Amino acid sequence: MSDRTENAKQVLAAQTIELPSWAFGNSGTRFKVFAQHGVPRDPYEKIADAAQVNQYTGAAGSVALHIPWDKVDDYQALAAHAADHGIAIGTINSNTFQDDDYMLGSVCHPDPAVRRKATAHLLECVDIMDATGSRDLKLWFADGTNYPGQDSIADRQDRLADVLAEVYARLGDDQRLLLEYKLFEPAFYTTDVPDWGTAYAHCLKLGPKAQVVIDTGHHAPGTNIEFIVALLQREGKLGGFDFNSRFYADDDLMVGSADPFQLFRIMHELALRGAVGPDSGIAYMLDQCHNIEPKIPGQIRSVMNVQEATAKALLIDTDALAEAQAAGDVLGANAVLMDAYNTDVRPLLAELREEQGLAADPMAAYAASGYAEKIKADRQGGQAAGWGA
Ligand code: AOS
Ligand code: ZN
Ligand code: ZN
Repeated sequence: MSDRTENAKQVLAAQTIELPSWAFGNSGTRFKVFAQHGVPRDPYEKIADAAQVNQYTGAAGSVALHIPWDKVDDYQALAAHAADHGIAIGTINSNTFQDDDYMLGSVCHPDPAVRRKATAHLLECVDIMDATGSRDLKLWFADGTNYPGQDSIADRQDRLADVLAEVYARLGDDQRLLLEYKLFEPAFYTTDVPDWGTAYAHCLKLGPKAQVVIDTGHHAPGTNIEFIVALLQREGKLGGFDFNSRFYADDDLMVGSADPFQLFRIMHELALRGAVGPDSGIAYMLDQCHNIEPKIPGQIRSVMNVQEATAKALLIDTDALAEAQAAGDVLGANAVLMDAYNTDVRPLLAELREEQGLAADPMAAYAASGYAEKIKADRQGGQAAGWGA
């Protein structure tokens, strides 16, 4: 086995992808939420399902919570429950978009009382992080306006900056604030954090514990996401990913399903800089909803898609690539990249799993386990993930 393949296996063995608790609940669009049989009835069952994904992939050691969708009385007990299932509670995601009060925004709302309410929620999320031992607070704001003149664009930025500063000051030494941007939706005219530049400017002002999170589905069609990845990583401001796929907008389909080549290009920028592993300071997460496919297999497939893109990126002959680049050999450099992309890495990953004591085919192993049938029989009246319910 070549050194490159051996190194790829080592990096892949350590890779971990965080799962979103909301992927396991019922979800849909604003037109319809389709209920599936056997979905979790509470956060404890969501964690049990997330643990299944880890059991069959060995690469999903933590689950992100969403507050209040995963509200419980005792977060330490929830963290202990996760540990009993062999996983940890990861990122805490806030929600400042579901209350009637937030119709005109949350942290950017013109009314200080609404901003206070939103800030109190964000601070409560940090309390929860203290209890769960979470490192990251992920902030996504639905704030924006629908009509020109509706509110002052600049004043809204000031309000946002003030709230972020207050939350930042509350963070512990080892805690971080991850600011997520999104081009549009639910606001259609201005969005208060629409792009990486806005998120970066706020994070830069806040300090080193504030980092940008890239949700792959939150860009205009044709955006070169790997450029944003390379730039933020170079600036030390890439805090994490919300992985998913898009065909049209914020589709939240399985990562690597719409455009596996884009995922490979993203992972290449990270692999080049040794930033794929858990020590990279980059939180690799999925942010998906499985509206029409079964949820646990959907998450298993997604983790496998990330692994496959990563394996291909790690197999790039970086010496040959650097040589071709230095020589100005355009076709040669491109061929090096495409050789790796066109490699079938599934046998390599199957071999790695067997070495780790896992089944070579996680999808088949889960299907054969009987877990899906068991939860269908045991659980009645599963919970909505929170969307559109
Ligand atoms: C919303 O579009 C964002 O992608 C959020 O990251 C996320 O889906 C939501 O806040 C659930 O936590
Ligand atoms: Zn997201
Ligand atoms: Zn989104």
